[in-house]
Amino acid sequence: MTIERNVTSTDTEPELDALYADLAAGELQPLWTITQELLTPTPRPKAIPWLWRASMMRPLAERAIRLVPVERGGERRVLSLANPGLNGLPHAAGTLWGALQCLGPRESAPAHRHSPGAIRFVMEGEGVWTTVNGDACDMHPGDLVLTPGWYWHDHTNAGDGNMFWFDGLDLPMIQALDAVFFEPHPEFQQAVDGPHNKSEAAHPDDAAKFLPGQVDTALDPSPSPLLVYRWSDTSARLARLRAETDEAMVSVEFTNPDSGASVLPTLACAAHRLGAGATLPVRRTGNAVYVVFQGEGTSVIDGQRFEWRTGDMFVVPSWSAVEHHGTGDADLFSISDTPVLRALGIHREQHLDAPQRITGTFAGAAEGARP
Ligand code: GTQ
Ligand code: FE2
Repeated sequence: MTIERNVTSTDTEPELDALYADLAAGELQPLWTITQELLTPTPRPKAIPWLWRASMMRPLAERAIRLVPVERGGERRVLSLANPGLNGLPHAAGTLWGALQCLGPRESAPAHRHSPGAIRFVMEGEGVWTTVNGDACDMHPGDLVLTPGWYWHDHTNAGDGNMFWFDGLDLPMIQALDAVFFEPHPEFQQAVDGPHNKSEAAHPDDAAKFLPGQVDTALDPSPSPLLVYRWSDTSARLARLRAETDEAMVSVEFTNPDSGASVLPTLACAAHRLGAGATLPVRRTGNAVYVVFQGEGTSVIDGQRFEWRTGDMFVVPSWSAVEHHGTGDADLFSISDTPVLRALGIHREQHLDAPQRITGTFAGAAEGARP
């Protein structure tokens, strides 16, 4: 009986062929013929683990400063991290934008706003501020500056030197949700409203700005009212944690001082201090981009060794196992889409109890690609 019904007999073949042709004509796909694996046992991000070296990026950024002005239309002098797994998209990972932004002396980048939210982590330089909805936030190395979704923002370098910072945005995620809006400000620069760093002055309590480990409270749909987190505070918090533990790495997440939530509804930001030991591997749903603020070390991502030093940036795609090996003293900054995964009930974290087996060492464009 069942055999009769399941096996395609020669009498039904013309009818079946017609069915498939009519389905295709009707823009329908029968699930039983789809060969691409849809419900994979575990996440299969298209983005691959990758690292961009400061020694490669920095001279290119300097050439761009010499050759390319910052103007309306282009808006920013930004070198976006384009993950080689993403077929030419300018995205660091499926959900995250990461970039190196630079401004030469006395240059400004025009005011605009967009629904995607952004964070800046300052790598090098002085004399720059980002104005965020009228509040001029001064930027020094190691500082984190928030430009939440739909907040006006422009950047000004009033100093005599070049300035370099990391940009992290949720742009690919907002694109996937078909919710991108953009608007240029009517003026090139928005007016600065009163003294600089007003949000900082309104939130003097350093303790409320950080949480050891990771935020796991509910999503806060409003961004942090504090727009700038100083490296001196971050570093002091990491130093205190370091003194309390003998773990190889200590981490703090930057928090909304009012709610204790992640700094943006879509992005979590964290700082990590890595000593001479190694962490055990962990995998998490969601993507992450790491920035090496200072020092050197090695991270093993899905069995591949990534050796990094000051100014390098690397991507840990969703569900990739990652462990960090320190050589002494290194500070890392990271962004992730974790708040979104938590809000949707799809956040998972798995701690592995043994170091990964090393299968190779990342060597850049020539050998870094997945086979
Ligand atoms: O500085 O406003 O890396 O709008 C990408 C888009 C930075 C910015 C980026 C942006 C900005
Ligand atoms: Fe922007």
